[in-house]
Amino acid sequence: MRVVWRRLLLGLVISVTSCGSGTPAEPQLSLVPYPASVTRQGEGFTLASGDVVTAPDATIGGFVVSGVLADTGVELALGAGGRIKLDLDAAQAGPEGYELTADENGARISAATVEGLFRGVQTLRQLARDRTVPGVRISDRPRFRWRGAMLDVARHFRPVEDVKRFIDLMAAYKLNVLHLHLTDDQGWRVAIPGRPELTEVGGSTEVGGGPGGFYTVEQYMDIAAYAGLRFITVVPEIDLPGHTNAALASLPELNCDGVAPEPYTGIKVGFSALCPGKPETERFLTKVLTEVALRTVGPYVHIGGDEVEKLSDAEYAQIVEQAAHAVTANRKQVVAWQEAGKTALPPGSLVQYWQTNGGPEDVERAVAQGARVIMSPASKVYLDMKYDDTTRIGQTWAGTTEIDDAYDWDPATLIDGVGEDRIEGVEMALWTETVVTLDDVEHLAFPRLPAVAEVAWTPQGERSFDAFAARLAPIATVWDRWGVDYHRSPRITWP
Ligand code: TNX
Repeated sequence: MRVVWRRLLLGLVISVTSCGSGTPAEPQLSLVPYPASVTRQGEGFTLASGDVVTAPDATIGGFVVSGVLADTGVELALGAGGRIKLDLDAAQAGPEGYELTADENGARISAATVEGLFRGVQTLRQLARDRTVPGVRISDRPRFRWRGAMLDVARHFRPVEDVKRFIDLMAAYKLNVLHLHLTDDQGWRVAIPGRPELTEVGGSTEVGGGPGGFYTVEQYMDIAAYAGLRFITVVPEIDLPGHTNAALASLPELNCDGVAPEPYTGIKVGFSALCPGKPETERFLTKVLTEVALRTVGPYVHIGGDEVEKLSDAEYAQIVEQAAHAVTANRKQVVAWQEAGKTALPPGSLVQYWQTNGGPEDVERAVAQGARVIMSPASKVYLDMKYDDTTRIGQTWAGTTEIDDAYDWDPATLIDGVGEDRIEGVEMALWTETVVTLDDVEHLAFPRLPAVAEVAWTPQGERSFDAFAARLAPIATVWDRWGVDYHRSPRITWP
């Protein structure tokens, strides 16, 4: 008798739990960043070699073919009347929005712009990862328009091919800004016509004393073109007035005493600065920022402004304001690290919050002047922080940062009074004091890069770490295919 009662009771409990939320929730499709809206419906289809892609032009169609090939080994073809269709439709939402539907007959992506199609192609690649595309209707657009990654090529130089690989990895997760940290104490990495010393001397070493390197003007523009085809804007950073030992070592006249310091290959920060008030200083930064602006496709030039210990506030402001003027005189918008909030910022400027050293107050000052904010809190999105004490490279000054730390935060609640409407977006930063090889880059970027990409793309209400972790795990199979060296975070149950 008692056993029967227990069974009855158990049956009741089970039926209540399974009724509670209607039908049990289906697991989310394994997509990162997760789209704004996903509806499963009907049957899907299975990709086969020779399937045809029909697109408004061969470049965007080619991204479907090359992406699917890289992810699955399946060889699609471009042509008319294909069962994978990309089309432009002015009715779709926003410059990066797209709609993707898949059923038993194939898949279709519609967007108002080719850029929107490109974002949708990344979703299609993920849906097709194991060749079976489920029946689905996706309507998507990004939360933030700036979804960036910074790569420090100054502390350790990276050749063009490595930067292109990094761009491909960014594009797969719908990132759209590559911030290149081109100059620092340890290296000057971009040729400036008329100032060959900067790259001859300043480009000749790196942290640890390695050979360094630099991009010629043509190589810099080649990187920008490669990024541009993938709808990624390159933002060049010339870091001023601090982080300038490589420039000071190259051009003696930039030093207050006219004597060039030795090249620097250590990892201290804050010790160098351009000479305030010297006419050579303004001439130098105007020349450099003009040459860089002239060769930059995107609307922004980053002037640095971080971590200066050698100047008074007035000296600092004088140089930063000269630099900002040189940028706007070339019809570009200024981006600068948070400290620049202490100076007068031209209209249209962006400040980049990195958290420490009085960050919130500086950002509030910038916002009060009308600037918008890029969120790069070090304790969450500095990819050079170690995952845990056992990580073979990286730093720990902002703590250790596992994938859930990188994921679990809301840009709109980070700084009081700096809400969604003041935020341009989110940018992760990979500083390279300890990063020597491309494998090192990938090991620190994966899996945190896709995590931060989702912070920047997906509506806050659609995000939870557990759901993200479940969606991310199967995606690692393509990282194996691509040869990406990723950290096997214990917070994820890998396949
Ligand atoms: C701080 S954050 C820096 C960089 C270092 C980095 C190392 C910021 C604007 N500056 O110069 O490379 O920490 O984590």
